Amino acid sequence: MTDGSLLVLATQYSFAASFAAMAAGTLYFLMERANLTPDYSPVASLAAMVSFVAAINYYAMKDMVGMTGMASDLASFPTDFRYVDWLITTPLLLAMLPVLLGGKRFDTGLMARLMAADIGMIAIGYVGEVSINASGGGTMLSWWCLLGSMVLWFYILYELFAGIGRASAGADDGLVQALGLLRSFIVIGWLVYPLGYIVAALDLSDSLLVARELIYCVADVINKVGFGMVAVAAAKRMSARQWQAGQIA
Ligand code: RET
Repeated sequence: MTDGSLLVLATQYSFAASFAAMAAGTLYFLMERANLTPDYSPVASLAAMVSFVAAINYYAMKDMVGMTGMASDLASFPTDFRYVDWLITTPLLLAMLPVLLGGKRFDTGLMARLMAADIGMIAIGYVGEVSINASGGGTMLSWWCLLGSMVLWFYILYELFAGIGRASAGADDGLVQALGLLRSFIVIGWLVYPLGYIVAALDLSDSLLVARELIYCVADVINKVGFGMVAVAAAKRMSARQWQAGQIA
């Protein structure tokens, strides 16, 4: 890995840019709360919590990776920070879906199953990632963890298709559409993370490991701020309906 290369510099800078994006997202979600009814304002609160936690983590990470152009600074940055961030933020992201369903459609069991499976997915992945880092590549343990983590992710997707599908039958068209879009963040946007794990386990090249960090930064902003924006837009639509229906003064 060449020091001062564009890839190293862009990756280092992407941490600072992600911090700014997460901070801006937090501000946006907090301001949007004012445009939501009490039934739907928790969607914006959850989005703000997610981006605020990420902003704090990125603030710390950007200082660890520096802006020096030195590849060694990136190599010494602890991936543990990402896992702590995911452990806190991914259950909150998933919680937005049942909350968006709102009112009588809200299903506590569905929310609990989604959050439990998600925490398990990240925790098992962490055990595997630690083992990869300790040995500089994939280990037997890390491949088993990949499998366990993937099974939980598929379970989450199953719940999202079956559970949300069931609960949203007959709901507002725009809401159903938004839920479908949010689900595709979790299918496509989240795919980046197991792929990044596999890149580390295969230990193909140092450049790929640096690129992995850059891609994680971009994916995190899309999956947190982008996801939150779609969720808040749907919450605004549902709030407008409630106001129109005169359910809220
Ligand atoms: C791990 C381990 C390998 C298998 C799988 C994983 C999934 C990680 C995911 C992370 C999502 C992070 C998000 C961050 C948002 O900013 C733990 C890498 C399946 C899905 C959405």
